[in-house]
Formats: sequence, structure tokens, C-alpha cells
Amino acid sequence: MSVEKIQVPDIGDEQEVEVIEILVAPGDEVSENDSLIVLESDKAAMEIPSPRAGVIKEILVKVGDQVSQGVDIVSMESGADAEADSQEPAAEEAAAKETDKETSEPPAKQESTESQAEEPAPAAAATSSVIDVKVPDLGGDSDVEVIEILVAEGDDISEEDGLVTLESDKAAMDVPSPAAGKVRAIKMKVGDKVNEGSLILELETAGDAPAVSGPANAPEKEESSPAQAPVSESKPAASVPAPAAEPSSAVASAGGEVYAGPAVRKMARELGVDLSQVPGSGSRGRIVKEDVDAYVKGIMQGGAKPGSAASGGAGIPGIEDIDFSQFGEIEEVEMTKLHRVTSQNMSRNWLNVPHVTQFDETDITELEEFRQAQKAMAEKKGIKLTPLPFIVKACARALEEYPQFNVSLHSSGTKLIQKKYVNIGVAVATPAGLMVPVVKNADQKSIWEIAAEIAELSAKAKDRKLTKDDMQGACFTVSSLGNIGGSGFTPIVNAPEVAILGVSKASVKPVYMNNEFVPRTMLPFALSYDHRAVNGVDGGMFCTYLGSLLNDIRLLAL
Ligand code: CAO
Repeated sequence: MSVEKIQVPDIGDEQEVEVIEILVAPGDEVSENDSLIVLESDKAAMEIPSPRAGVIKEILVKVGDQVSQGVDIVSMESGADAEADSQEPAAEEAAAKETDKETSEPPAKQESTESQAEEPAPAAAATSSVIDVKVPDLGGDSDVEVIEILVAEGDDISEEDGLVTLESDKAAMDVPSPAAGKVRAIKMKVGDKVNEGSLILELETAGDAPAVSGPANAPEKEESSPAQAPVSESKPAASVPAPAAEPSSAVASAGGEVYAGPAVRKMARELGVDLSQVPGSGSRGRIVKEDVDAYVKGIMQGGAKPGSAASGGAGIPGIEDIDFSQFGEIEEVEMTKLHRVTSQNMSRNWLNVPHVTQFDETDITELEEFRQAQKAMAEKKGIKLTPLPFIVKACARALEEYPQFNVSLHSSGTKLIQKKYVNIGVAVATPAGLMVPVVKNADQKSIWEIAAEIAELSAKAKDRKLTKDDMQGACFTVSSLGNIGGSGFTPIVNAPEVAILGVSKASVKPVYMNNEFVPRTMLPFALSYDHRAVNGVDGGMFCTYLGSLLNDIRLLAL
């Protein structure tokens, strides 16, 4: 056994590249070719593989370090066959393993391209000239797919601007322009399978551009043409990076879960976007520029607030508009303002809140008997006594018992705001849409008072007479579909509240009690909560407690 240092292998002509991820930790057992770190230049991301199996002893770089060929990455204890005294074990091992001459002798290859580059350029035209820009050295890859065209015909581009993104099963890479100029004609399209030397585009360059035009697909001319020399000479990193470092392991899906090309990574860095948060819409989930755009747009519009009803926001691709008239008669109907606001709030809440919904049911036979017995009194008071005020009162009591449900999350993600008051929102269906007026201090009110207030608020809601104050300050919401039907639904938390109760229709069911089935009135309900604020055990306890209060309403009097 020997301990050796694994170094950054030949990484083309890149001088300094950034360590963007460390993929191993001390004590890790790695196999030959397991990736150790991810490096990223502005042209490519690459994983550096271990040249052999071993155990990681020490990590010698950290994220953010700028490294170049020969820099120590890790120290590793490897088997007896490991040559500890190797000057450049990674590069040498990789090179030794790679029988392909092209990849085992990258320096020679570079030299040869450099010598091509050094060939005297034909007298530079004083006026503009057109050069063929071709796919550079692909590090042994062939039939690589064009997954993005980054320029359009007529575009003025600078040297180094990305032209196309190519993707093999190991890497995605942007091919940079060898010179500044105007894109005259694009010669490939997304989906094409290309190889080294394939014509990408014709570029009109300024007079003394370091390139001259050459007929496409003319290898002879291509080799001797200075037009190609800059591509292969000065941009080898645009090919699959680090051919000497096992090109088979150089992948662009650097950064663990993140699958994005260098141009997208650069864009994300510039915008401060965490790519791990961006859903990719490209092939195999690859993140493309449009995904980053959509993500940023979603944030700018207020977190996950959608730009339109069809867009989910938060980088989620929108749903395309379809011409439904092709299937039959249609009519476009304007949404009311209330409907639009509700729609946006629903999306915002759905996308921001990690929901859990727990279902339960409780025996309200006695509650119903009591309620029926109060009908005469209710009529006298001019109040309609439904199960709802009992439910609101029971929720208020449960919030007192489980104050972890009476909180809001601070946007910093580091604090909870604990509320010491108990206001309950009640969802009211109106012809214009859904409204949620608030029964304030429900914990301090009698069931009669709550019933009267719900009646008043829902009448105001239906008449569009609710004030701002009527609608503000809820700690928790009750949404009752009990008068309609259904045995359960998953209500959406009305953020910044952290929980909502969905009530379904009570019905008489056979319940096994005291060794026999007896008819009981069972009320199904569902509690949705924000799992960031509330854990499942609390959810279960809240439901059980709420059920017990409705099962025996005498408990509400205590
Ligand atoms: N099970 C069985 N019957 C129920 C019930 C339940 N869970 N809840 C209410 N009922 C009964 C009532 O007792 C009443 O019958 P009686 O007159 O015989 O007593 C009948 O259904 C109608 O009740 P109601 O709807 O007039 O009164 P309510 O207090 O239950 O609800 C209100 C008031 C304003 C909340 C309700 O009218 C409403 O708008 N509900 C819709 C809420 C909603 O849209 N939620 C979804 C939001 S998410 O899209």
C-alpha cells in the first residue's frame, strides 16, 4: 500500500480552472475512474476521475480554488501496484490506459495544432473575409449531438462567444467562436450528429482576422487553413475537456444533480441562480438558458407567483395555449379579478408550501343531536346553526392546544412568528369567486356568536361588501364543502398560514361499537399543513384532538 497524490491532469490549454465541487471525502473508497472533483472553466465543466482504486486520505483542494495541471487534488492510499513516485500519476495513468494515440498524447497533439497555427497565415485580407468554423477536436468522441444553436444568422459576435452546444453521453460543451465577426450562415441544426471538422457556420470576419475562408469539408484545406487552426489550437478546452484525463469520464453533468452546459452555468453564476433549484426542460432534464430565464422571471414575479394562469412560475415551463376551436366550438371568457387573484394565490401557495394532508373522520352523532335540539332557539335568535361554527370553535381550541399550527414562517427561513391570537378564516363560495373572511378571536366567542358572524361575513362576501379588515389576520382556515358532498379533499394551505381544514359531508355510517354495528353520523375532514412548520406527528395529534372535540362537544365548554 502506498499513499500518493492525485493531480490535475492535462486539461487542454486551460491555465486556471475553478473547483466547483468535491465529490469525495476522506475515508471514501474509490474505484478507478470514480470522479474526484468537478472543474469548470468558462467553456466546459469536467469531472476528474481517479486514475486507480484506493482510499481517500486527504482532500487537497477546496471549492473555489483555481487549479491547473499538476495541482494536487487528493492524497490517496492505493494498492501495491500504485506508483507513488509518479510525477503526474493521474495524467500518466490516464495516458497509459488510453491506447488511442489522440488521447494518450495530448501535448503532442496540441503541439501539432500549434504548429498548424504557427503556419504563416496567408496574407490577411484587408477587407472582410469568410471563414468556415468547424467542430474542433472532440477528444475521441464522435456523432455528438447538437443540442443548442447559440447564435443566429446576422448576429455580430465576439471571439470566444459560444456558437453551438454539443452533447455526447459524457459531456456538454459550447464551441466558442475563433474570431469576432458576423454569422453569415449556420450550417448545422439542433439534433444533428456531428464530428470533428463538421462545419458549424460561416463567419464573416474583419479584414485581419486570424482566419480565412476555406471550403467546408475540405480536410486538406482545413488542416492547413489558419481558419481551423485557432479553433483547434486555441480552444481545445471547447472539445471534451482534458482528453488525457480519461475523456470517458469528463462529463458536463457536473455539480451532482445539476445537468447544464457551461454557457448556462456561466449565465446562472452571473445571475446568482442556484442551478440545483432550476428544473431542466432539455433532453434528459438538461437545464437550458430558457429554464434559467423562466426561473428568474418566476422569482421576479414574487417567488412562485405565475406570470399567467398557464405558468407555474419558479422556472416551471408554462402550459402552451392551444387552439381548442380545432376540436369544437369555444368561447373565451374573461376571468373576474377575484378569480385571477385566487388563481395566482393558489399557484403561489401550492408551489411555495410543501403540503401534507391528513385525512380523518369523527363521530358527530351527538353534536348533530344537540344541533337539531337547538333549532328552535336558533330560529328565535335568527341564526342558522350548522356544524360549521362548532368546527370553527373546535379549530380555535385545537390551535390553542397545538400552538405550532398558529405560526407563520418568516421569509428568512430562520424564524417562526408565533401568534398569540386565534383568528379563523372561513372559505365562502360566491358567484364572483372564493373569498375568505375572518372570524376574529374565535377562541373567545361562543358558538352562537361564531354562527352569527359566519352568516354575516358570508352574506357580505356574496354581496361583495367585505372590508379589508374582514379579510385580514387569519391564523388558520376552514374550508367546508359539507353542504355539497364528497368524502375528502386536499385543501391548499392559505399561506402565510400553515394549516387549513377541509370539511366534507357528514353521513350516517355503520360503526362497530360495543360488539355491534350501529348507525353513527360520521364527519370526514382533512388537514393540510406546511411541512416546513409542522411535522407529521403534530398533524396526527391535531386531527385526533379536533376529532375528539367534535365527537364530544362538552369538551368545548371546558
Ligand atoms: N355535513 C353535512 N351537512 C352539512 C355539513 C357537513 N359537513 N356542513 C353543512 N351542512 C349542511 C348544513 O347543516 C345545512 O343544512 P341544514 O340547513 O339542514 O342544517 C346545509 O348543509 C347548508 O349549509 P350552508 O352551506 O348554508 O352553511 P355552512 O355553515 O355549512 O357553510 C359557508 C357556510 C358560507 C361556508 C358555505 O355556504 C360555503 O360557501 N361553502 C363553500 C366553501 C368553499 O368554497 N370551500 C372550498 C374552498 S377551496 O375551493
